[in-house]
Amino acid sequence: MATRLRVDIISVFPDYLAPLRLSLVGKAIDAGLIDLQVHDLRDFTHDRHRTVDDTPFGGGPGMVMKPEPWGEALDTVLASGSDQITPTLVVPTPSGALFNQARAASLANEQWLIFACGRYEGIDSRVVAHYSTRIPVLELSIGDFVLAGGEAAVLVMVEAAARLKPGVLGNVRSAADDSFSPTKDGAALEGPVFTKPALWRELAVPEVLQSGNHGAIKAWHLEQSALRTSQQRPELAD
Ligand code: JCE
Repeated sequence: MATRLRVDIISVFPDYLAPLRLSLVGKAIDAGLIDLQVHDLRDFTHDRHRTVDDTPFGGGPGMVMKPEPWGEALDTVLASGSDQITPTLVVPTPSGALFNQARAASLANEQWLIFACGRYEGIDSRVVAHYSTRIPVLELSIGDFVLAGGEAAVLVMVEAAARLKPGVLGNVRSAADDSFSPTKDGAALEGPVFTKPALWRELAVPEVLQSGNHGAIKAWHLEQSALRTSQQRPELAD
């Protein structure tokens, strides 16, 4: 049974998450397959400047996010749910475990995800320490580079998970066909794709794809996929 996915996102830039209401994820929201709620962390401050950051203990560059607004925001979101469903808290950070297709698939299997978007040099580490005693917490990185905050990483993770939910992918193509599908034996990159016209700027679509010979077409796709994988991602190749 395909069940609804609730997604709560806490950020100091709630407008950064607006693109989730477009395109594929937006359609899944409109169809009631995903319940998206974005929260402004500053709504959980109490001072006139709505302060969310402070200087790091031990010195060092930049600022660190204070734990109290996070505690109030997360407690409020947790209290708004049912006790029957335990959410998973996802905290994007460059020091997290690498997000990949298998992790996208496990996120897609959850019923309730809460994303905590940090800024500055990150969130006071006691926030993860505390919520880890109450609910599952995943610290995840979308790659070996440093962003200015967690929002762009959340866009990536929510889109990757949402398209794996039954009913979300608009077409008949199975997510099991994906290059990095965990159900496929060995990751392989997809090869080139073509559409009409068959001749464009003197470039022809490979003859085999126009042949109607399904066996030959399948063999060609496998060969192109292996070629592409060895050229672009030799570490994935056999
Ligand atoms: C983030 C920052 C730590 C210096 C909150 C970066 C994830 N794969 C990823 N790349 N970058 C991130 C990410 C996620 C959340 C935050 N920063 C900036 N973090 C040290 C700067 C703050």
